[in-house]
Amino acid sequence: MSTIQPSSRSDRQLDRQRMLHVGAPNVGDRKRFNQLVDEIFERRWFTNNGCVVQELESQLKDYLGVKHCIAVCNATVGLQLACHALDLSGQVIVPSFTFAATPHAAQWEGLTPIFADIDPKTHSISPESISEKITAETSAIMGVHVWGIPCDTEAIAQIASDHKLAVIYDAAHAFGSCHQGKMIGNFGNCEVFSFHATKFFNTFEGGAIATNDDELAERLQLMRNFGFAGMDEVIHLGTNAKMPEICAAMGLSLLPMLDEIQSANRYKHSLYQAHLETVDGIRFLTYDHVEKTNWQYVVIEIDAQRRGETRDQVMQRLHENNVRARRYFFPGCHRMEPYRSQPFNQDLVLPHTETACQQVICLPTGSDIDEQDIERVCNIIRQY
Ligand code: T4K
Repeated sequence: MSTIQPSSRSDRQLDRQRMLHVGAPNVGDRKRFNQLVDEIFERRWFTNNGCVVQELESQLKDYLGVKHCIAVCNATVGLQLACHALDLSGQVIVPSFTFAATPHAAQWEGLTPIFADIDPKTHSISPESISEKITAETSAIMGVHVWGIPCDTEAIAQIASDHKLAVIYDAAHAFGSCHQGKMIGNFGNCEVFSFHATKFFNTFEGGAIATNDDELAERLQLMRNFGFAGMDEVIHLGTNAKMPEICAAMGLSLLPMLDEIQSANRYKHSLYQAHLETVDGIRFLTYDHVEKTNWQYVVIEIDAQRRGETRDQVMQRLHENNVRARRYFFPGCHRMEPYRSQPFNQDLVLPHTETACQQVICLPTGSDIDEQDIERVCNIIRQY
């Protein structure tokens, strides 16, 4: 028998010092999941574009209002497929303030990531900085909707059209978010979602590429399955980027619960905001209340001069009190290998990125966190 016991509500009441995490997974309808898994076993069809993956893709297409949605094994490989399918070459402009997967996907495809700065208010890539980075070698812009906050897609579309560049969005954080009434998934040449366990919508591991471009969708479909067009017919370079059936089952059992999770996230976000937005030296990152967002991230910035203590001191206090807050995306991708050692990155200064990397803390939220947990986290932050 397993020795791991799930914690019940009453255990939690007693254990107010329990560990709180950023990224605790959202869990769907477990009965529905188990039923889907039983069916998968009965069919003996575990992967290779099975009917559960096809059903998930169809439901995702409807949810996003997009023409094509191609399920993949994770967002990193999804970004690689997108770079390859768009036949990119030379340089791709990316933000440095992102998870390592964004530049890694481009680098893995033999491209050179060129790092741009961010808008200090939203933490997404700055169109002005993109314009400054364009050279004759640039083939694409890879924006990231950091924290689920949409990039300035209009300005980016204009720059791309002026310079004939492709646009890929890393939408890893932005499933369920909208921009000007349109779901994320409908912007750029394509958008890549992550369905990793820590994301708003998860399939354990997984991702999807959304696009309204028929030809691009066809190439992506071929490429995720070794380039197979029929049983013995390989017509394109491909790889193995398929999502297994069991992952799609997780997705199907979670999708109907997203509105509920979104409302709960929003409520928890508002509690954090009420506790923290008036604290001197703390900037509380807010979402646009008109647009739909997933409210999955609670982000604060510590201004060390005004606050009298650094972000890392606040982090240390949180960790000492069992709150595993995170300083995403420290130290910035341009300060990580293999990028840091590249000569053109050695003197690179991205002022708003540097500030965000020194100031940001991501706080625990999601279905595992309740009102008292939030109060506990905020009290620790305010203690100084
Ligand atoms: N682009 C962006 C902008 C991204 O943020 C990411 C991924 C990607 C692309 C690539 O997407 P994928 O290829 O993964 O689909 C985590 C995630 O592993 C990573 O997916 C995510 N971004 C990143 C922001 O966060 P770590 O290194 O922080 O993971 P880890 O293991 O420390 O987990 C984070 C927290 O989540 C922990 O405090 C514990 C909690 N957790 C984690 C897992 C896996 C759980 O409670 N349960 C779990 O099952 O990268």
